[in-house]
Amino acid sequence: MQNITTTATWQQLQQHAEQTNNQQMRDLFEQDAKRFDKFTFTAADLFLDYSKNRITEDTMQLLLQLAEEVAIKDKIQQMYNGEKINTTENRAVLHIALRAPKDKAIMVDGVNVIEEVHTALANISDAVNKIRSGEWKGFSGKEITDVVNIGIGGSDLGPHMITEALTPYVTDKIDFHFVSNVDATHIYETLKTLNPETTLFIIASKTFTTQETLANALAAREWLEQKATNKNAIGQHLIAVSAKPERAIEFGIHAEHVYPFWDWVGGRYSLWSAIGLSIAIAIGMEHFQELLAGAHMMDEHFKNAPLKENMPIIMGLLGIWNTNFLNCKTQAVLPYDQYLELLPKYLQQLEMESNGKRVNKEGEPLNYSTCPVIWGSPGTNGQHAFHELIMQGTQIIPVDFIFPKQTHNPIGNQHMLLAANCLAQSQAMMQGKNEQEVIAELMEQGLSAQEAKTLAPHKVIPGNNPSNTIIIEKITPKTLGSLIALYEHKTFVEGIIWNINSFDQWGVELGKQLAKKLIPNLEGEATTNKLDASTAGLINKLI
Ligand code: G6Q
Repeated sequence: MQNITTTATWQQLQQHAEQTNNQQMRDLFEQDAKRFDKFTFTAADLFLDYSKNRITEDTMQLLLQLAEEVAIKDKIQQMYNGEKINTTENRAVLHIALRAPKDKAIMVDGVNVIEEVHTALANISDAVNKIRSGEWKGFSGKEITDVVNIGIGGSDLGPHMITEALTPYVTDKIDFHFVSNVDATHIYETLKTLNPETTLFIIASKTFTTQETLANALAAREWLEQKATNKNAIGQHLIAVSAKPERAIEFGIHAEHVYPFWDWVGGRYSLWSAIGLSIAIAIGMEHFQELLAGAHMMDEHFKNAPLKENMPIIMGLLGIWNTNFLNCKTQAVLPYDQYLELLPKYLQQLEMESNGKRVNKEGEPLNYSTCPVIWGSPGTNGQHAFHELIMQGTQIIPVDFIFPKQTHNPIGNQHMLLAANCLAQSQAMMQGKNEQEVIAELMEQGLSAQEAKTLAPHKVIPGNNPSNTIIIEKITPKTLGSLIALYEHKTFVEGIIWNINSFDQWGVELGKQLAKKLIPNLEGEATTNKLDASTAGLINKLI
């Protein structure tokens, strides 16, 4: 593909960015009473306000032209057709198949994967119902009261985030725990509160070779072996989810407790597959189906909506604008909802692992930026911490505000206070406060003109900081499904424009390889002679 920076559209965008560099959003709002109407729309029950971006209609037109230039609709279709768009791993990318209805067909290597998906869902459903109803018993005949998901990265972040986010839908008969870190503290602190008679472990690993997960799985199995009065029955406490079911069976999980999924599901896109088993146990199969239905609604929108009303495309294009034309290096995600506490962490993996790439699909080094650093935490907490840097720091930090119109927990007027804070933050980041306003305010408070002038620079807020606001009616399985699918597809759009493979993760693989290599050194069984002096020195300090 032609280097995107050499296209006429990219160059026009560059020129346009220079020309509009000094444009203030507060002026744009004053000049155009219809700005809000122009830059807002609804898709799959999510409302997006992107009017507080440093854009005009011309900017959007050029960005949409860029999407046409990379034939975005054809690229979406290639994914939907099951083409092997993850070229470095020779795999199709079909998380959309995981939430497609039964009557659809997507063929991969001659197999209709939708059929397989629905068979797998029926199997999961069976386990979910047995565990939730108490029919699934532990070694002493007692019902399951605790489920521990052992997995890391894509096999942890999605299930953990969704289970937290949907707390109001989670059964109160079972407690859920997520163990990921190879640091034994994680499993130790989890196990110490649990009763082996009533604890079920889900070993979630696509490859079933991940060191952290296998180490924690072994620790869990040993704990069961030590505590179980009926050793023959500990199989009832172990379930595996993997794209390599044979490895899970080899590990010792009963074949009927192994729930498979497929190579064409990327780890960070896998919560919709059997990797979501802990979610399904937590919220029940009906709600899990609603989560899938919400994501499917966004999938359909992404595939069918025209570019200018296509939410993932618009958000992806704004991401490109901010990263490549306004030179933003980070992107904050600020959900004003306590249940979405883990969302920024989840999106960090989704976007940074997908689009944190330095070569294009052809393997050539890129001469433009790709994924910004994604970070954030729920409002209002961040307001009393890092928002200062967004307001008064030296960088432009685009923000996504996410706000549910209805709360699950109406206590006093707190939800209104939350809304006031969310809107005030996006307003302040857009409008800022200029020197004149600051001086007037200070003089009103009784400061002399000279005192006000001296203090003013410290109190000036430049504003003009871009943000999106997404309003969700209420956090439900369905709306949450749509929200996550929105971000998945936004990530896809950016990856297409950057011409990178958003679906491999060779840096992660390197980490997995390297840690293994040092084990003999740390066990004192290999010499450190061939290692660099720092690594060798540190190993010698530790052994
Ligand atoms: C996700 C990544 C990575 C992966 C973990 C766990 O896209 O590849 O985060 O999910 O390394 O891998 P396993 O599921 O194979 O244990």
